[in-house]
Amino acid sequence: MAHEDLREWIGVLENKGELKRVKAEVDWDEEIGAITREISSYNGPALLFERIKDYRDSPCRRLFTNGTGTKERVCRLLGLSEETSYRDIVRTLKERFSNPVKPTKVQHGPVKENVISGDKIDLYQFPVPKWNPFDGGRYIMTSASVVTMDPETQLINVGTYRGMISTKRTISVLLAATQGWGKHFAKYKNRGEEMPVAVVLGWDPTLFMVASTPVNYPEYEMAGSLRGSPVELVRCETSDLLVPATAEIVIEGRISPDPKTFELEGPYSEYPGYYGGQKTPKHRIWVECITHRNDPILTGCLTGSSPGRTNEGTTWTPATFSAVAWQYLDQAGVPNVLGVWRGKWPEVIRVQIRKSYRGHAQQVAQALWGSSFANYAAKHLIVVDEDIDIFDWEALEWALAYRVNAAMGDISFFPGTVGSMLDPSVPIEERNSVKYGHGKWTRVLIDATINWELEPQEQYGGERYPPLGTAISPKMEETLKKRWREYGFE
Ligand SMILES: Cc1cc2nc3c(=O)[nH]c(=O)nc-3n(C[C@H](O)[C@H](O)[C@H](O)COP(=O)(O)O)c2cc1C
Ligand SMILES: [Mn+2]
Repeated sequence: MAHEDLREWIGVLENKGELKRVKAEVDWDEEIGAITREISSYNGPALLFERIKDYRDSPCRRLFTNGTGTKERVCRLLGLSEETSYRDIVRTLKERFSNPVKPTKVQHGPVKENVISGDKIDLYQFPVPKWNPFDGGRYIMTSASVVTMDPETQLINVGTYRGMISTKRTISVLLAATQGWGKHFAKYKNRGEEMPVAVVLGWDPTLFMVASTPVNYPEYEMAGSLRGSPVELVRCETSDLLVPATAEIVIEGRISPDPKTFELEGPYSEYPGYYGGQKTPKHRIWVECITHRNDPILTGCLTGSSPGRTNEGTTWTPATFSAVAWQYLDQAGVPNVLGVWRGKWPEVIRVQIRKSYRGHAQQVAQALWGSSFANYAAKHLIVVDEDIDIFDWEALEWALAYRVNAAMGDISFFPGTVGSMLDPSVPIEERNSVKYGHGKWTRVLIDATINWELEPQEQYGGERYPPLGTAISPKMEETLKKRWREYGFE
């Protein structure tokens, strides 16, 4: 099942007729982004741009994007049948996220075919798009996998974090203290050291999936489990960090804690579908070395989505986030969770439970909000009973209408928590990541389960709620079945 590298994945897509090689010359300045936006919004093919303005004779000439742009392609990546429902994808992911596969180490790999260091480094040699009209710059880190190491435990984290080319040797980034690399960075800063980082561009997209998801085990082990085969890692040139041996491009560098080194970053068309972040001084990666394969293929992606507009991540982030949230609930010992679903945006999370005691929904909220899953997720949490299908907005609306009574404590607020830096409903000064480490959310629990403080009623047959008024009696069901044709219906 596992795809060895990006090239094998591209080959699979091409064999299935799901790859479009764009041979016309296109501009890195907005044109690639606009084409990608159109194509992905119509569930179109993966795109390999083969002729990019200003890059025809560059060491890197090609850009690949939109690989995971449809649910069917995500299923293929995971070795599942294309018809698999999101409900089943979530279950599969949860299962795989609970069964880590350790990576292996190798001495050499194609990623070392070219090693560029010192003054020869020029990030502008890569055909990095300016994806969206008002982006603050050319974002080289979009679907990048950023590798860092905990200086105390030597555990490696891989996360997807945005970064734009700032100068030919620097990338300015959005570094949040709550994120995997932010926690590592704090430790290096305490030691007065710079943090080594490696930015992986282009590999089996299962790594992109786990790097963009708040998984609670090491990402390389999670990618190994998703792809069904260990990730083969090779050591970096300038640090002890490990990167996939068959990656297309790896950028090695360091981040200094010294504010004097900060460079301008932002804004960028972010996941809420709005531009996020101001053009302000932020941490930057000082690039020390770039290794890449011969004729490397650059990868990148659009990030934002709004109603009717999408990107290649919205096909799987709802499923990966749901699986991880469910895992956290299991680990916290919250019983009888029947399902978790996140829609296109991580702010709204739906949880289905078989309610077992008063306060069960509140326990769900506390477990999720208390975990690092919630850094960018679960601002609004909706908990429903087992008869409400969390994939069905109509069913949710019904539960919101008739199982929520604010006067009975069904809506609760939890203010002052960490939250997204990119949510435009929060005043911009409240979500200054350099100052506060992250954003600020008042979280809301909507407990749309039947309230156990409603007394069972004799007139309701001893239940808390009246019988369903839309149900037909078993007796009439029988009659209708027998006489249906007689009434003149088919
Ligand atoms: C395209 C893309 C860009 C992202 N950029 C950032 C970013 O700049 N900063 C950030 O904190 N999270 C960013 N995220 C979200 C993180 O990838 C996500 O929270 C993930 O859980 C981070 O990994 P970690 O939990 O190991 O820190 C981005 C996600 C995607 C898909
Ligand atoms: Mn992590």
